[in-house]
Amino acid sequence: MVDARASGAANEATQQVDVAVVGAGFAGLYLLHRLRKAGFTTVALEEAGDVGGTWYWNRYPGARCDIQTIDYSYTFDPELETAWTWSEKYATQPEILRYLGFVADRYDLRRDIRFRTKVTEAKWDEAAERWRLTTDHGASVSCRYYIMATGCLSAPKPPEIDGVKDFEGEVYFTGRWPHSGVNLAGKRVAVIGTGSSGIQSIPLIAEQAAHLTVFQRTPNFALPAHNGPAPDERMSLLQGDRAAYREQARQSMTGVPYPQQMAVSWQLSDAERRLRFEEAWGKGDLVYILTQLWADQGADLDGNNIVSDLIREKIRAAVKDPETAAALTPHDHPFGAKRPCLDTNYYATYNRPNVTLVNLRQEPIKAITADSISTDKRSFDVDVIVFATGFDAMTGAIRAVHPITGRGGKSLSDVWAQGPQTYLGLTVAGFPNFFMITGPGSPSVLSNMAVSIEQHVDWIVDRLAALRDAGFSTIEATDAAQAGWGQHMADCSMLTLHRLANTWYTGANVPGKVHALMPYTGGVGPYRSICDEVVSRGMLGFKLT
Ligand code: FAD
Ligand code: N01
Repeated sequence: MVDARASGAANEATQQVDVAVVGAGFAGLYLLHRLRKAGFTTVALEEAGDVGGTWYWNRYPGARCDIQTIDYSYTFDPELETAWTWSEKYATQPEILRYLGFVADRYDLRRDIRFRTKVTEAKWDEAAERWRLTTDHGASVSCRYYIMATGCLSAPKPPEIDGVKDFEGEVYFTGRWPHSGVNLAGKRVAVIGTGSSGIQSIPLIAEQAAHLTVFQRTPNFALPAHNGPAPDERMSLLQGDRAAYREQARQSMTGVPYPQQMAVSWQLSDAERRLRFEEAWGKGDLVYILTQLWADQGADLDGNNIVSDLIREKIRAAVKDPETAAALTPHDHPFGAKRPCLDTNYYATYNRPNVTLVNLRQEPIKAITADSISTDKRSFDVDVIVFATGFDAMTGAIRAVHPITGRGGKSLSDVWAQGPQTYLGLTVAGFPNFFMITGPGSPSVLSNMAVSIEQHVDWIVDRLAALRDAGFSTIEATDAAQAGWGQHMADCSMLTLHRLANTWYTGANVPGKVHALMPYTGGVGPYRSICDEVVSRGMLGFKLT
């Protein structure tokens, strides 16, 4: 409903809804569906031209998921599950985008989505007990509840290199790849960045380009995907008892249904460890290798060094030139503390005659000019630069809505000046009726995000419905609960090795960003239990009015 009177300005309409959702990716789509079913009026505001989120924007060559697609799917509707069949173990970006389009069509979601509409500001109106959202296009929105489903990896990070604007060739960002595709045939291409986006795209770019120069700052651990059909063993587990398989994922540490590994590294002989490792390497499964080798690999440096060394051996074996192999070998972080990558022919790509690796640790980029990239030792003439330089993760898209003003005129930027503070990663004290999906402080990016998204959406929508039915109009985290969650986050982070790496998990990739480990490291299943306990104990840590 658009109500011109409510805005107070004759020529400016305001859309009135119970719940406004920002974003129409995996999270926003499921939110719309659940909110409608719960009887709320709702609208989703989406900057993109269609649904898909991550899978709308990241169209670079080689883009695919790295959690097996049978696990990286919605599970809320058994009929949806059987109505869609994935063609590969790790589906490509176009296939995942088609899936999300299929979901949008199946539940008729697009009619409540305003595309090409960016939310620019959000303000809590204390008297009306409503949020007012300002947009860059069309009516502003007045809503009782404001939910940011804006994504953890949706705000590309600027490259922070002198002279970027002087470059006169073609420039592409992996996270904003042109929909029309890019023809790199016969061109001299530079890729800057060797995170997952770089590692997925580099082998395919090398096949097209006349010459590819890769500018690497920090080498990353990458494992072969061995893509193909979904493995029979996983398919039979899923098809044998779908409900049990999905429930095991929900209760697991990572959102993928693998059991908790009990054996620790020192209980196993060298031969046993190697056998386990080779078997895991052959599976092509990031979550398997991160969780199923031995129980101490993510928590103890000794256990971690063993697997890190075994992977380093694989890198040296794959890359013919020893100097290039050494440059590609990670040495500054434990395996898994920085997001490892899943690759197809990544290391072998450096054996091609048309590929050069530039080790920025030895020769940093000095400047980009009209037609070249120069380090302090050499200059490289290039026609195209691909920035695979990543995202202002976890908080970037939230803080880009500026200001978000809560109770007493407090701005979220000020509250988060020393790093994000949340209760359960879901909400922030002083910001009533405001929620984030997979926000900082929740398992989010340390999990299969499809599972984490469904858990957040279900929890929020169930709570909103229960509050409405009980006659409450506001819900807000208490300061004490938020401080307690911060302490629990810090305690959990001391038990894993994530704190030992400078990564986008900690904000270290963005100059000036406060360093703090943002995702919750306590695990998906334990986190779900905590959220459920909050409810069973009468909305512990929340103030309701
Ligand atoms: P997104 O998909 O990021 O959607 C958020 C949407 O919000 C975007 O469309 C954006 O345009 C919109 N938005 C943001 N701010 C505003 C605003 N102010 N106004 C209007 N609209 C706004 N996770 C996994 O678990 N497994 C994987 O294999 C995996 N692979 C990935 C591969 C890539 C290349 C990337 C970048 C991420 C991957 N992820 C993966 C993480 C992925 O982001 C999540 O799995 C999931 O897609 C997030 O869904 P979302 O709806 O929360 O956010
Ligand atoms: O981004 P990244 P990404 N000069 O931040 C380098 C998910 N994802 O888009 O490490 C030179 O990981 C930077 O160097 P350093 C997944 O969760 C999944 O690749 O900061 N280099 C790094 O090498 C992933 O983790 C898939 O030293 C600069 C790279 O750019 C997350 O998204 C695919 C630089 C950025 O790597 C982000 O991945 C894609 C500079 N100024 C993404 N600035 C799957 O496979 C940055 N770098 C499913």
